[in-house]
Amino acid sequence: MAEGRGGATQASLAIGLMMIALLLLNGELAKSKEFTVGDHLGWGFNVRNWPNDKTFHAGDILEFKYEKGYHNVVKVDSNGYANCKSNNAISTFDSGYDNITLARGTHYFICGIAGHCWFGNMKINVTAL
Ligand SMILES: *[C@@H]1O[C@H](CO)[C@@H](O)[C@H](O)[C@H]1NC(C)=O
Ligand SMILES: *[C@@H]1O[C@H](CO)[C@@H](O)[C@H](O)[C@H]1NC(C)=O
Ligand SMILES: [Cu+2]
Repeated sequence: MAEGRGGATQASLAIGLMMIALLLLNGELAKSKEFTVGDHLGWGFNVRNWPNDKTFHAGDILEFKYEKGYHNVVKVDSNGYANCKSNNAISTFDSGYDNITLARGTHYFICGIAGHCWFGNMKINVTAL
């Protein structure tokens, strides 16, 4: 009787370890990715089409790198994006090296410095799957 129970415990332990191993493996495969917005040019003018050839997933991180004080990053809604208006900002970042983790859905970012979004195409939209 005692032996049988021990066997059952060992079996469930082995199954538990296997499940943990699978979870770790899966976590590795689903590891979040970091994207430097604008690649080597960073967050700057004419960045608008940078997202076009990329696929983003929830949990990925956008890194906005730029000269602090010269640009900023304003998360806006689709209307703010279309009209380059930051008065309804969802959040504003200005460290010069801002890391934003993406939730599932479409996100809109513009530069809030006068003219940069409208005349400089300093705006992106990113859809995370
Ligand atoms: C997102 O950006 C792309 C590239 O500039 C553009 O073609 C597309 O219309 C934009 N989407 C929205 C919802 O504004
Ligand atoms: C963003 O991440 C980098 C490292 O990847 C770090 O140096 C920087 O301080 C972070 N930015 C903020 C505002 O925490
Ligand atoms: Cu700017």
